[in-house]
Amino acid sequence: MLPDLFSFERRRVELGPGAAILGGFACDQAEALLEQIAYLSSIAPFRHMQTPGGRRMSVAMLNAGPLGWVSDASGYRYTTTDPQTGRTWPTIPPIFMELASRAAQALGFGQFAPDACLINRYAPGTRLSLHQDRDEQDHQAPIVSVSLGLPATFLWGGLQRQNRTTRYRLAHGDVAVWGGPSRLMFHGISELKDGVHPLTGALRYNLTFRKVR
Ligand code: MD3
Ligand code: FE
Repeated sequence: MLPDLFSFERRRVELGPGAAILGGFACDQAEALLEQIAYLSSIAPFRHMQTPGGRRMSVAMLNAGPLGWVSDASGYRYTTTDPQTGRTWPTIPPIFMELASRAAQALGFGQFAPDACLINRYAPGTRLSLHQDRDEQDHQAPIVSVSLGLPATFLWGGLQRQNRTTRYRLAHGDVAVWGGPSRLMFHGISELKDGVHPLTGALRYNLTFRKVR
């Protein structure tokens, strides 16, 4: 059998200008990425943040990098320290940085140096309602996301909350890049369905890499 050198190209789904899903782009590194997630969670544990309205988010989160995204009664923001431990967030592992930069390059973005990596953990029943990512100062840089474990249905909307949404499947190893006009689109994740993945059990992880400042 010849190696399939073009599988990434064939499995590339264009979502709009500057945005695409690269099917299976992270498959080869999945085990190493999961090992790093386990290590990071020993330093900054996964937690369910509170929405500004006082509701517990069903997604469990942890941060790595100079800046970490937090939500509580006083709103959403990026902090340099973990409010739960008072310590700086753990460093983004080099294999994370290397993957994020390769994915941004695949979409034609220049050097991508994210300063925030948010790790979302989904159990069956967990969802992320439609939102925009607009707490970052740099809207020029793309956002890179990496899906691991159980598959999810991704909701892709428009620039206004009420715009109709298109559904895409995000499966283990898929990497998506969101830049240009797509950077401020509304998006979300439908309630995660029950299932078992050989590497994560009944969980889905998503890494998002952002340039905040
Ligand atoms: C489109 N995470 O953390 S990843 C988030 O699977 C977030 O955990 C989801 O939305 C998850 O904010 C979706 C795909 C994604 C991430 C960021 C985006 C799509 C995006 C930013 C702008 C547009
Ligand atoms: Fe988002």
